[in-house]
Amino acid sequence: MERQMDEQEIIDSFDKAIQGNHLFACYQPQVNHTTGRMVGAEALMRWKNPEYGMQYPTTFIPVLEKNNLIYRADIHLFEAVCKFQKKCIDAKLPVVPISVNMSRYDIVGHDYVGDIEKIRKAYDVPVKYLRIEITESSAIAGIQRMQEVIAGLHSFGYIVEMDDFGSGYSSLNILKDLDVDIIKLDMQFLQGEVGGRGGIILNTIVQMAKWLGTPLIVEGVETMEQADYMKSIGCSYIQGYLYSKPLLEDAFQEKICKIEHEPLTPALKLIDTINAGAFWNPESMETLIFNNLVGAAALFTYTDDTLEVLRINKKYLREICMNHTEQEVITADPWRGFDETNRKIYEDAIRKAIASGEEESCETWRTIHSQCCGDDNICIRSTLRVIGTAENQYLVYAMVQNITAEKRAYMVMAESEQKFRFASEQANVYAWEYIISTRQMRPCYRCMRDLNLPPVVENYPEPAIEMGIFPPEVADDYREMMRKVDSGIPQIEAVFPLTACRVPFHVRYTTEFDENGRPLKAFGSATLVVDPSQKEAAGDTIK
Ligand code: G
Ligand code: G
Ligand code: MN
Repeated sequence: MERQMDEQEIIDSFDKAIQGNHLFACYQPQVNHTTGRMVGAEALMRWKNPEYGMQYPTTFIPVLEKNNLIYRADIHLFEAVCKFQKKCIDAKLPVVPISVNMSRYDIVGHDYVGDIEKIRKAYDVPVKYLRIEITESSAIAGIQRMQEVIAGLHSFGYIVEMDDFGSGYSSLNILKDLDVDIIKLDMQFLQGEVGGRGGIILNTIVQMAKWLGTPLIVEGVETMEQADYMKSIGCSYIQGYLYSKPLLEDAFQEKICKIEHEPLTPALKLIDTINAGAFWNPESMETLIFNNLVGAAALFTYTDDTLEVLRINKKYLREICMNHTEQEVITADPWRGFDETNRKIYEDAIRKAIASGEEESCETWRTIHSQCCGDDNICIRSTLRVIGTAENQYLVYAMVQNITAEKRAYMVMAESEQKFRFASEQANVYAWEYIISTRQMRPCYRCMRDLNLPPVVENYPEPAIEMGIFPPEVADDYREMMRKVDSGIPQIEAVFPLTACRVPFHVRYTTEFDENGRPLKAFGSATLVVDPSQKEAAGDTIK
């Protein structure tokens, strides 16, 4: 007569279940999906009632918890695990660390740490073969009590795992207060289309665990796709039906003899200037600093040419003029808006920052899109710095500055300057002003540069003749031309071979008069003669 027992039947048969080993452990392997090796196992409580058959923990565990029986059950299971490990050690079989679940009620009114330690010693099992799983829900005992228990477990050398991470609402907060060694998260809690909410949470947790340097095990992995996805986001430690259902002791023992094992290793080291744990907590000082003091900034990981945005602050959104949320930016394709050239510039800067370990800057143009305003091109100066590394993965901190306005102004300037230069170079024009009453000449900047003239030339044209700009053989012709300008000729022009090279130029004057008709200034110019027929006429005609 197989059926689930009701509450009273559970309570009534509990003592017998302990004595008769109707309560026992099944073992579910934990595997490194990259290597296929076993890294550990979890002991899961099972109850096989002689009369009613298999009972499921989701039914009987809440009953045991409610009736203050869970402590004895958990201690019983811990002892069963020690017995099993001892048996394997004595038989010289391979041994892998086994995780044991701790109920949130085990730390209220019990000396859990003291009691399990007595059992472990009695069975003489090295502490490295035992791990304790606690859940966020243990916080009902108070964070302080949890910290005390974790510290107690650590003092004896137990590895502590945070079970069902991400199921509670305050996961991020709890992590900063609790010094756990391994994080376990359940794929079943995080279901959803890849790239959807579940994907985002998974991804964030995996990244976070990495930057904390905490190994992470995903449970409830049923398909190869899920396992591959987890591996792709950097988490290879997997527990679930894909590799194995929870196994009876004998089957598990067979499995550990057949399959190779390896130790769990922490993922990375974080550059220790920022408190990574607090960084993820939205209420932490680090977040406060991130949002308020550092200016517009983003944090992303870069792995084998893939870029993944982890966090951006409020100023970042404002700086980039985006009417998006942090979450929207994080989930969007980070290269959206970059063309090939700008993407290359950005990636080159990242690689430089990785190679140098120093700050590297780059300027890139991107197109941003908004529903209401359409597309806009912006130029961003990014200052990049690697702040953490894990194998081939880099954590990069980017400060951003929107320099679009600056850039546009510069471009307009550069463009007009360029046009001017282009035009004057094309025309080979030199220009100057001649003030008739004082005989001062004020050259244009090209004259100053090319002919080495001062800003004001007194007693013109004598210095120009002395300097050889007007060579001796044309000196008198030019003096004659200037006399005509002085006397008020409205326009005059002639071709002169200029400088020692005797390069033919058209020299022209146009005179400006005051209201009484007296000559004030003459605007002089010299234009390169490009037509060879005019070259022959050089120096001899004054029209
Ligand atoms: O395999 P599964 O159906 O075994 O487990 C259901 C739930 O029961 C899980 O949340 C798991 O954490 C919990 N659980 C499994 N074994 C134990 C145990 O030995 N002690 C406690 N307290 N909970 C357990
Ligand atoms: O202690 P914890 O809540 O982590 O227990 C793990 C639970 O997940 C147990 O109930 C176990 O039987 C169950 N489980 C293990 N592997 C899988 C799996 O691949 N899929 C699903 N849906 N459940 C699993
Ligand atoms: Mn568990």
